[in-house]
Amino acid sequence: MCKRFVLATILAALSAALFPFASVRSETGAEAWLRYARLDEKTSREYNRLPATFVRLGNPNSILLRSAQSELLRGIQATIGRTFRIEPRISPEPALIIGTLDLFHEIDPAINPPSALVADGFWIAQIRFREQNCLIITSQSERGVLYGAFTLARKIALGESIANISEVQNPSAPIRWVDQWDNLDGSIERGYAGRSIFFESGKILASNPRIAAYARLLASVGINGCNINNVNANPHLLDEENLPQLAIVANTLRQWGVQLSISVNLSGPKTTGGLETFDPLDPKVAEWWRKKVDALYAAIPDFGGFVVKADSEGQLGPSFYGRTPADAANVIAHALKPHNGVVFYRAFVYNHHLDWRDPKNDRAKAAYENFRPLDGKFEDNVIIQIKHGPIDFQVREPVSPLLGALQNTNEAIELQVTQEYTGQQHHLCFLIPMWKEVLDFDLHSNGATSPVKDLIAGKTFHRPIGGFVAVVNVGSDENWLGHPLAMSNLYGYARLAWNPNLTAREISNEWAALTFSRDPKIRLTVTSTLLASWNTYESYTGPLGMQTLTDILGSHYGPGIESSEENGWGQWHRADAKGVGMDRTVATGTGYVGQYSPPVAKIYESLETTPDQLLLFFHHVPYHYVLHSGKTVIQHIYDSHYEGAAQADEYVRFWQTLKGEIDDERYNAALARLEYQSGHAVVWRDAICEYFFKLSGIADREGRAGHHPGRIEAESMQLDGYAPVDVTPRENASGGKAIECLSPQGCSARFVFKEVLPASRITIQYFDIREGDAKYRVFVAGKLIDEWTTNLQLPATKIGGDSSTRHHTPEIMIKKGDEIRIEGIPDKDDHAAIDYIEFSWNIQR
Ligand code: GCV
Repeated sequence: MCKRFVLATILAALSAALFPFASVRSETGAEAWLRYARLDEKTSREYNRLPATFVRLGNPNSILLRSAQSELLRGIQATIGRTFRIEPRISPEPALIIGTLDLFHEIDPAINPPSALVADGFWIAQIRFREQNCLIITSQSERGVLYGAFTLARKIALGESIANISEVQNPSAPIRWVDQWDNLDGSIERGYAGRSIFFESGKILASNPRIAAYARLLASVGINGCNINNVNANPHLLDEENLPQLAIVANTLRQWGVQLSISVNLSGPKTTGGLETFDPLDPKVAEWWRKKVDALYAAIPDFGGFVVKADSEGQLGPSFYGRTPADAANVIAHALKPHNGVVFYRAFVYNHHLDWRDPKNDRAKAAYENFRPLDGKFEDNVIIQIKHGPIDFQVREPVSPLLGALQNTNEAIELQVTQEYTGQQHHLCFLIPMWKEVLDFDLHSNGATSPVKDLIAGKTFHRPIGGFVAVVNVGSDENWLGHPLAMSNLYGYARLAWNPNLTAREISNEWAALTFSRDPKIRLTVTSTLLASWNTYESYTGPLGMQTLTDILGSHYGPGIESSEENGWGQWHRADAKGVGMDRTVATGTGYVGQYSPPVAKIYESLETTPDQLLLFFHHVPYHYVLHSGKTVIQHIYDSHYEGAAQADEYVRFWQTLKGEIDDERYNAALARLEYQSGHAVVWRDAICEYFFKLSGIADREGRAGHHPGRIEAESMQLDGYAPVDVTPRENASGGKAIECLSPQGCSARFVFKEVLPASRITIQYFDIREGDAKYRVFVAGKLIDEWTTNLQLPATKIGGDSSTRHHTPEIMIKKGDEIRIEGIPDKDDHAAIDYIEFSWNIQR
């Protein structure tokens, strides 16, 4: 043993004895699920029979095979400490061999996987090869070999047995893409984790190392395409001077088998192209697209294609010239076809100036009405990209009927990893259980079984291409998506795109083990929190299919129950004094239900058979209507909000059991978000319960809605400098009011504690505005007990539901007669506003 090694061993043993927790190394989350943490000795021994030699067959310059080799060797070395002797060619000894199947066949034509491999599929197997025991990874394509390499590395990182392995894996669908909504100025539409990794100030960040790191993460879970710019597309991205930079990005992605694609603006030929028209049927326009596409492929021969958002939310489209989406998609498809490029044409086409007074109007009908009549009219390199629900990534929607209505057109489902309507990564919301429900949903579109996962893969109607797209919006935050647990959604999305038959539990278990630890307690804590989180979020934001009851005209974040009503956006829930819900039936409503095949329509047309969780999406019912659960609608609204907020609070305690067992950085970052979520869930709970209590006039059986005993409203305190303000909508602050401080020197609010039993903690409900870092200080009986600065980076510009935040002071004895004083020092737009305070007691009062 060399001296250096002996010394290192002694030091390691010493530090383990002196610092028993130091073995939990600090982490940022940047490595996501590719941490390749060292396995324990016993598990490592399971891999003792791995061969000592590594051989890579094929072209030595192949970048994909080089990536496969480096990843596999890196993973194996990190997890079990094994290195290999790298041999340039096969020699008579056991080896780990990677290469495409045709190269194996050159040596031994009898080598064949037990079942067929499709594109990107791979076979990992222990076989006898030239009379040696070898472990091989092979595929029809080099990209498949790369996926096999990642898979073997993952299996070892998970401690899975590979003894006698012979596993064929084929992806469920050829399209497994991600979209970024990055703008050229570096901002990201609906991005919640920092600035763009692709653009800044109008320039392409071609040499940003984060691009390669992102591509590697994507490849590790089988993602094969990335669209890098916002679908609300800046036509200048196609300008000639951007091509060299785009080519550099494409080179980076190519190392990991990820194809580059960009969003284009249909008005480009006119707005930036010098033509007087962008009419898709004008030959000059067709020629314009052809030239653009040819130039693009001259720079990037394996360019993927274009994504198109048109006639939607202000984006111009073919309707401007009385043309159809097929006319528009096809003109671009013709230009792309000679290069094998594809067009993703989004079905998110709708009128956001609908007349809300007309009870027959319904935004949910738009995608089907616009695209169903065009079935069969699209070129075969066009893919219709369809959001999973008919509205827009709400916390719960039924499956889009369009997914089952296109029999002669390619389609891809669009999912959303970035949590626009599901808590913007300030709240935990693991979306895999939702997506599983969608993918398994049987639309009966061919009169027999046709689950969504088969429809999009092209299996049901024998389409040549189709699959999955997710809007991801990773950003410059080190951990990619902001919340330390949010990358579970990207991981899970990709795993489902590869194999939609995996269960949410299997996926969360893998992710927890790879991201945190294989330790059963850590795994169980993380997975059970993840698995419950979507239903929890739904229960305190928008249960029974009402959709996320958020501010739909602005941030899409905090409560904004009425913002969806009486405007043209069509996200209506139609709550009034007597009842709530959208009647979408054929018999009496908008007729949306008729877009489903008869077996599905039959379920939703009837009140009796519509599942409770979608009731108000399909029906308008009185508040006293009794659900299948036996509760009335109004009582369900109250109960689910109280239960959901209590569950969110549980997550905090559950997470705290991991202290010291995972690294402090990620532990603390996740704890801060979970604590914030538990406070914001109370804001949601109170706003929605208050709103429906007032509107319906029906009391909560449990007496909670509208009553908050023990709450001291800030406006009722003795104010020095602070002034009361009305909050709109009123339900977004307790009592409809808050206090704010406009004096730069600061303000204070105080009152005397009069309870007989001493309290142990104060909770302050305050407002954290994004622009400005206000300061707060809390005094009890003249003694400073706590202070903090507001800087949570919430999407909040004013006092209300987006900014309302909780702070708990440390435990302290508060006795009768003590003066409680809160000081606030404003900063910029943040006026150190306060809503109310509450106390906690250690003993039952
Ligand atoms: C990129 C929703 C979002 C928009 C997004 C749009 C879309 O409406 O709020 O930010 O625009 O969906 O999917 O095109």
